[in-house]
Amino acid sequence: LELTIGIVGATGVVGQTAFDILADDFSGFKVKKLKMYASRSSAGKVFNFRNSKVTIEEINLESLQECDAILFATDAAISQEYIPKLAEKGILCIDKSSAFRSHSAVPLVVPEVNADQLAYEKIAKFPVIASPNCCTIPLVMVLKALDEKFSLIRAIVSTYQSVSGAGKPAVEVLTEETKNFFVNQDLTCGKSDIFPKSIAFNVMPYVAGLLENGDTDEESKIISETRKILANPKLLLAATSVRVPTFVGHGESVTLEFKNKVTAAQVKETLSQFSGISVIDEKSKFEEDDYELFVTPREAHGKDDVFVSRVRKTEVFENGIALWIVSDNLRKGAALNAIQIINFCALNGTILSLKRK
Ligand code: 11C
Repeated sequence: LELTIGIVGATGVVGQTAFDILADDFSGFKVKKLKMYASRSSAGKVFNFRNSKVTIEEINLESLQECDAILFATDAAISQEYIPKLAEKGILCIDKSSAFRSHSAVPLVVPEVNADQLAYEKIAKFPVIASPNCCTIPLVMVLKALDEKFSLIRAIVSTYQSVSGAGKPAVEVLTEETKNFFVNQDLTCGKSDIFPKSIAFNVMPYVAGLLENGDTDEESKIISETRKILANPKLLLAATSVRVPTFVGHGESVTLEFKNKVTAAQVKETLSQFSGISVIDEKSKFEEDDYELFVTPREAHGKDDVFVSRVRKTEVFENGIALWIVSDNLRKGAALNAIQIINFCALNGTILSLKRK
């Protein structure tokens, strides 16, 4: 099956990562044609895609209707405006924004965890799939693998989120604040257009808006999305989201309680058998010998796997395990997960059935 693929938000950090994946190393469905969309200010820019040139178009419904599947990697407002109109025409829309994640008719999918949600019958009426938050994706992969075997009771997670999660302007803020320190020795804590406090040489227990219950929007998304994907609406889960001055790669410190007896060795064994997870927790196989004990965001940058390190027993729960997760928030946390969803829908016949409808 050869597909015409659209990327909306093509000049943003997620859109560009999707472009790179499709241009460089993706070995799934064949791209017959790539169409790229962005705001008016970027329209007309030209990208080399394999042996052809793709010109960025301003987002417009008529052109979008020529696509077989579209990745929306932009604001929720754009998704809300365009997706219902395209879905009505039977075009598969994968939404990276949070616009549709909590809709009961819209599956929220990580293919390694709940690909059963991608069956044609489940999405025929409204062919929209939401791709989860970039911290939720690696977390649910780990929880799914371990819950099946050891029966999860509760999870406590603290995140260490890179600035690229907040988009290109946030990457620029960290760069500028860092430069400002080295040029002017300025370490006063000010705010920027993006962050409420300085992010260079700092950490901030605040990712996105604050809700009435005291959680941030990001924390609330991690909790509600994890419950939806694992189909466990009562799962006990606490999240604290922290922005840290790294560019790409989100880390998560996770403490888990299980019903069943469990050892660190069993957890490592179980996780290493799960598709898309790589356990690097001893001198084994990572690139440089000295770094084989654990993985950091800089090493995860540009890689597809979710990495798990520092797996150990904890005494705070009877059957307790603590571990560290890190993954590339722009790849598996965003663009790659969306492309994998399209690939799954190509392989299982969903896209073909939608086209025939
Ligand atoms: C961040 N995780 O790092 C956020 C960005 O729900 O997809 C992604 C927000 C989302 O800022």
